[in-house]
Amino acid sequence: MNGSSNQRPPAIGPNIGVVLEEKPKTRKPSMYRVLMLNDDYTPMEFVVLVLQSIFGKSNDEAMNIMLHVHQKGVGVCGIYTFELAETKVTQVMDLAQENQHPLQCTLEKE
Ligand code: TYC
Repeated sequence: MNGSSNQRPPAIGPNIGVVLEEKPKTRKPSMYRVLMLNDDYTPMEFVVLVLQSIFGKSNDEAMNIMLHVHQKGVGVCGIYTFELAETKVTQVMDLAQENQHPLQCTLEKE
């Protein structure tokens, strides 16, 4: 009764308990560009202030983005997940409205 046949692992079917390939449990979120649009009335200093206070840009970065928008008509302020991008757009639009500037900001899927 002490034969080696008792010690063998249980006979199981092929691949039972074997992970072949696992689907990743997390997915990369879609990213969204926040775009700023040019207009003829919003002061340049106000746009620079918005880029610094809402998008965390340095004075140099903010100036470059503002001038790009001024010259090309549109420019990217930053790239974020949907919720954060939407929040930034709302913050820009609220600040512009409070200061009676027609500055427009929107988002676009990357
Ligand atoms: N074109 C504006 C001016 O000449 C400046 C400006 C820059 C406005 C960027 C909006 O998103 C903008 N005062």
